[in-house]
Amino acid sequence: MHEKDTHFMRLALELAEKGRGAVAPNPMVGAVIVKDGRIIGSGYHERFGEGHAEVNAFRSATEDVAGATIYVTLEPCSHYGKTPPCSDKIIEKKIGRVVIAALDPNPLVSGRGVKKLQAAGIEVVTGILAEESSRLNEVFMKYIVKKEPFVVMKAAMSLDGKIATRTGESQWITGPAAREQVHHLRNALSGIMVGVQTVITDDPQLTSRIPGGKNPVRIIVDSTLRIPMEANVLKNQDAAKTILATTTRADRNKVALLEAAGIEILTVPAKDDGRTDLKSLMEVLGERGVDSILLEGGATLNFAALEAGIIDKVQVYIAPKLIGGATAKTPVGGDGIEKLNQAFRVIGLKASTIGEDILLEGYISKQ
Ligand code: AOF
Ligand code: ZN
Repeated sequence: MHEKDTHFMRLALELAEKGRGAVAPNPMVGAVIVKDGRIIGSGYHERFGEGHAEVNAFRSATEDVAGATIYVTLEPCSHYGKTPPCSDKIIEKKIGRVVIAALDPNPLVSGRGVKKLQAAGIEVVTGILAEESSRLNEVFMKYIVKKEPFVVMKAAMSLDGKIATRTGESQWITGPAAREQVHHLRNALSGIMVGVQTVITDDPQLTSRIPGGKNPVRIIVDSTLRIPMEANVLKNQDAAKTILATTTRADRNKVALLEAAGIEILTVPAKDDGRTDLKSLMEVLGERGVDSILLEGGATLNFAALEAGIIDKVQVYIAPKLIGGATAKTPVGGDGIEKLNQAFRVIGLKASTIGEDILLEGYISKQ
């Protein structure tokens, strides 16, 4: 039974994946209905605010679903949201068995969906490909509980760990395939964040150059508002909004000037060293609905973010090049740690090949 369950759940996960970029801040969910070993219906959560996976699967059913098994990648909901509870629908349709990958951590659901189904006498199996489902919805899983964005620190470096040459040239270290993947990532996440020094040095646009794609909100951490008025990130506000995160140390005239140019200024608390308190910034951004952030440097902000404990995931692209130079920058700067036992641990490390480059990715251990 277990092998078959894994097989159908894998199909449900593939369906769930199709909702990527269209359902946030909701989770990606897929459902497959099976009767006598045959798939008689399937569906996924296609768009935010619209039908849940289970409902779409029922709608597609080619025959009576009574007595069938439904495979769902997330615990069926038990609350009245934008749609009525899926667990009620499952009971009403007389489904015989429900196989679930991950439980829904949403405080409105969290176990109640399973309880409702069991109370109706339906056999419920949980935990089939749970890890895969949780990873697929890593953003949702954090945001629905903490109301703070899931932060991915991304870096592109040479084989000897440099993100630029000693003269600061950094375009491009990685190849076209890796760079395209980053644009897809920007398209999928709701925010992109850099420190002001990166804006001053590289003058990036921080947009997603995917045809038909959407741009994440651009967040610039700039404690004293040093940003040049002619910076690229201040242009094209209609296509991509920019938020400047600053502190009370910012010059009032510059604030007025930027606001007049249509830029949003967020004044957040400062730490003892006068720098922006990143944890507070995450709380404010979370309240505004930013569920995920791609942190693209620079080195100083990356270390500050690690220290503040706001980073969840790390993605490092490594290009088969050697750059050298004692002063050439590395992905994480700041003061760094003193002792090896203070190192930020990365767990679940995975390696893959993207064109000529290698991608190493894993999660920051919160222990
Ligand atoms: C499911 N199946 O396909 C999804 C679920 O605002 P609503 O009504 O769309 O509800 C959103 C919540 O429902 C979301 O936070 C999560 O807990 C759950 N998502 N549940 O049974 C689905 N997308
Ligand atoms: Zn539902």
